[in-house]
Amino acid sequence: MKKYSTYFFGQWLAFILIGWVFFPESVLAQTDAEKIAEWKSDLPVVEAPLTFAPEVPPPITRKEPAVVRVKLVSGRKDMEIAPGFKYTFWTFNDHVPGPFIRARVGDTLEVHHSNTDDTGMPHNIDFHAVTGPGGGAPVTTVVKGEEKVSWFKLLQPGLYIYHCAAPPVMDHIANGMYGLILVEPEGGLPKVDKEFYVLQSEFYTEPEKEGSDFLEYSHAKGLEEHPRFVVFNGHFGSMMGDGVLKAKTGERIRIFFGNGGPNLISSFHVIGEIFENVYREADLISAPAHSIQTTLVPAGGATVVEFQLEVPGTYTLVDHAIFRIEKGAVGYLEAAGEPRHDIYVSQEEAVNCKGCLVHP
Ligand SMILES: [Cu+2]
Repeated sequence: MKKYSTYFFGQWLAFILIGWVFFPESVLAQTDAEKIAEWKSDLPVVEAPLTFAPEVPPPITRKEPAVVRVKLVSGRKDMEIAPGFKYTFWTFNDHVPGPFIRARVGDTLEVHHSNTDDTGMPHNIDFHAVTGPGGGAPVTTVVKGEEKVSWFKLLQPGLYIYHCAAPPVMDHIANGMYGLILVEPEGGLPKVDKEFYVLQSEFYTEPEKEGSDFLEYSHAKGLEEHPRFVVFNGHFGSMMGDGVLKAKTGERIRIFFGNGGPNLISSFHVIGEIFENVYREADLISAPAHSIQTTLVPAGGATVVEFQLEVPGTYTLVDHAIFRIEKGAVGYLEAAGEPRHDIYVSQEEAVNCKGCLVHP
């Protein structure tokens, strides 16, 4: 009996070895190829046009689902965090926030994730738009030099945060690894004239060292929830000077607003405007709420707001937890156009407070 079982085991082993020697790729890759074929089926493959804040990719005109190919590269980059101070950001595609991804419900996201981080640190992506363990994190983890490809079907429309979730997750988020992915509903979103990408987040640093313009990350300050900076689009002043958002009166504006956190809830408000439509918590299925002054955006959440610009001038985006404007949670939208004395008029000249962050 023993003799026979040894014989059969030997025969089975020889069979496997011959298969391995003569057909190594087909034997190994067949399962993956089958899995991928299931996803791709007859769907067209489109390259996602990625944009960086405050730019948003154009609306999707496709009426049928597609495989949307997205290339994300994790890494590190030294950039200015505030005037006079640099910081080593952890990035997606060399930016904080990472690129804006635009897809449609029913699409399959084809994610190519690679890593250029010289420290050898692994990174991955948790897409809040993805249904399944870790939002994709366990199948997208790579170290420098690796690339992984995954396919995720987008089942629910909405505006979603994505972020790195490699351990310790709070350090990866606190250092800048997040962005937004929009999953349009089947009929798309109502037409507007201008769309902007704005993402709020906080940075936690050690006190500056004398003679150095570099700020170091502080995990301890993160634990205490005491940020040095609370900013829009990755650094203090991103929407000031050359970065001011530009529009014209009469235009309808949509802001895709995300909150990367990692800790704070945002009280998002635009000074001088009332949101005509708020897709609360970025719910793009229900009818939007109307006439909202300030809307809450949780850490790891998003919202979509729409309004029309009637009166020319400067509008100030803030987190209305107002001390935070001194930490950077402030930016400007300039509306060009003819005065509207039927809406906004005074016997006095407008007096703006030179140097103040709220009414520049
Ligand atoms: Cu990471």
